[in-house]
Amino acid sequence: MSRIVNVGAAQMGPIAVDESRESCVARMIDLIKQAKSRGCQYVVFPELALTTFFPRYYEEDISRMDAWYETEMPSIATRPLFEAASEAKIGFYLGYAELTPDGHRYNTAILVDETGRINGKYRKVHLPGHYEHEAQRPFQHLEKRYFEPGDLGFGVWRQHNGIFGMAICNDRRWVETYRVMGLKGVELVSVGYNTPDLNTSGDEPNHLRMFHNHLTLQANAYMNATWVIGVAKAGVEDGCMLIGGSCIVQPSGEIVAQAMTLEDELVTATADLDLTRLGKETIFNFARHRRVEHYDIITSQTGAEIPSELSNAAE
Ligand code: ING
Repeated sequence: MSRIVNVGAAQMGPIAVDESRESCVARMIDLIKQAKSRGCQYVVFPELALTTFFPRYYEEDISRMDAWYETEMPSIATRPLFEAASEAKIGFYLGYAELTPDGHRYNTAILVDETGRINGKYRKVHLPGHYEHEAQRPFQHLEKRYFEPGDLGFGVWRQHNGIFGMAICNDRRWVETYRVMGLKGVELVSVGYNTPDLNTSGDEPNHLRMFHNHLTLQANAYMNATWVIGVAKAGVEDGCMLIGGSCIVQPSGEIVAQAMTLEDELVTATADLDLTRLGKETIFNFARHRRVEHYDIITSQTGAEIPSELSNAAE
């Protein structure tokens, strides 16, 4: 038995500060056309795929950043993408900044089915970076300033004859992200990301950026017996290098296809959703093997605390 979905990771190169949404949509429509010619049924675009990564800029008055957000989806600028995808009978994941009618700001992704209908919405839960301007950093990472933590949890939706889930960028570094979806039977997780090449929080050897990118996608695919598709916005945006490395990871944890450039590039693979069954029915058969009676502090405690009996012990 096999449930095949032909999937595409639609990596995008840099989006210039002054690049229009129309230009981004045109680039994405070209990737959809490439996906159609290669038989794809589902395509994943990056996080914040309609604009440059604007959280690198500080603005005292947050309302002056409104132009970076979408107030409707689809909009006049994005409707051509929905139309091109539904014409090609391709479903897709799209990351964008959401400004709700009542003034809430989220780093959002939607799951659109092959008819162009919005099937699911996710709002980024794990926001990295900082809220205030931090002058010591060569560039800012102000996601905690411009977005609220997501309020929708980690959902899953039926699409392409499988169970699909979503996450966004920093979420991929947190095991809880995938395990919640894993406990809902997820078979394919889509994750767009914008990951600066330079860690402005501390001295980190540069090669670790890509290592941690793939480690987090691969390990969590394996531990939850799910496909994971990670898609970068890559290249140099306004002097800030964003890593590439978009990839398609199978439930074994192996990367089956990977981007070669830092530009718009479609990476494709034939994903058999039934490859999730070996893990789900044996080594990661959650019902058979998990011992939840020992896990309670995972949800009841936020930060790490040394157990009191240890902290009094002689150093
Ligand atoms: N970007 C980065 C990411 O999690 C980051 C931020 C990089 C945090 C490296 C910690 C370490 O990939 C986004 N947009 O979350």
